[in-house]
Amino acid sequence: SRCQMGIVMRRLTQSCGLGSSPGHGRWYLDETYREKEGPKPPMRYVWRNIILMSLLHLGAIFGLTLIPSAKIQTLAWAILCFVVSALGITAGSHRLWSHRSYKATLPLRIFLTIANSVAFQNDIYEWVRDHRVHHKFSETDADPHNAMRGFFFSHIGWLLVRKHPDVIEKGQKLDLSDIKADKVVMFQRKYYKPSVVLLCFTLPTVVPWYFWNESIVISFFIPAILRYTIGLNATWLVNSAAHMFGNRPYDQNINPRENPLVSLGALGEGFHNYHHTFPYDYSTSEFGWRFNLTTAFIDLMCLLGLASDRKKVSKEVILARKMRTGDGSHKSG
Ligand code: ST9
Ligand code: ZN
Repeated sequence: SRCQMGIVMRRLTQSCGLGSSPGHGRWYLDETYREKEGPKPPMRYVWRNIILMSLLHLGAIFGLTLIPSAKIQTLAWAILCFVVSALGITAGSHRLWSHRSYKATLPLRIFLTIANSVAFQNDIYEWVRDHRVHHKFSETDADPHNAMRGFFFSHIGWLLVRKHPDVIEKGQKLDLSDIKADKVVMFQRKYYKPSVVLLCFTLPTVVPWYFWNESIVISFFIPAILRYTIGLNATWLVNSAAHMFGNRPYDQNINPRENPLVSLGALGEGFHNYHHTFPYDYSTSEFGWRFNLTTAFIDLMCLLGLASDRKKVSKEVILARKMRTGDGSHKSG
């Protein structure tokens, strides 16, 4: 059965010494978890989310039709908002707060938190909690966007239904003490709703309207609505496409794949077979800046003295791992 396959796959990956590195193991793959036997609990739709997500995507399509009438500055502003928001997710809630793959000074953490609210993907605390449980119980009932439930569920469906009880049960046992101790993160959590109204929707709309007399409709539907929707879908593709399409040069026993196209849109987060094999690597890839603006950004921050302690897996360890558990695709690539 699927369940038993899961257990076998877990044992396989565990026996290869994953999660043994101290300090990271806490959030890494848990071999003891078993999906509950018997019928799955019924899906409970959250109609508020279904309606809001549908309206958002209709608004984004409307935004697309407005592109030919937009000023060039407005389009440049929308791209800037996209990149800033994306860094708030990739360099912020993902590589810094979820995986602790490097250290950031207070000014950088403040910037990343602001950028994170521009992205509006739940507050950092909630994002990290869901993400750690995703890695630890990957592709099981306790994974919030369990890719075994198909493309649609792992892409957007998981945000439209109540969570599987195991996500909450297992999530409550996670160690989030480092996140709770970060005052910037907890400040964002406290003021999350107003921060999103201001930074995800109001600021992106007001700037083009005020500074270069863009129409208010275009200002709202391109830099706010369309940009936000593209950011969401680029992120969700990591959970859907990068768990289904691509090679597995590092570990063929897990589902996540290397997907350069997803990496392009997600600023370096599509090298997902690598990332699930070495989740503590600050670059989420062995190839440095290739399709990886986030790595370039973190390196720049280090150069400026705003970040430090980048964790990187050595070439020898990567090669040994490819030989031991990879699918062999690295030889042809
Ligand atoms: C969004 C997030 O889009 C996207 C994240 C993607 C992750 C990507 C990973 C890939 C990595 C690479 C990054 C690439 C980036 C690329 C960027 C390029 C641009 N543990 O949640 P509730 C408890 S968000 C422990 O309501 P329901 C907890 O007590 C989009 N406990 O569950 C909680 O209360 P509280 C915008 C947990 O009722 C309580 O349960 N946002 C856990 O089942 C209730 O929690 C939305 O659309 C846990 N893991 O509802 C909102 N989880 O929080 C969508 C829960 O107070 N969310 N608990 O402590 C919702 O409306 C709801 O969560 C729900 C489930 C309806 C989905
Ligand atoms: Zn991750």
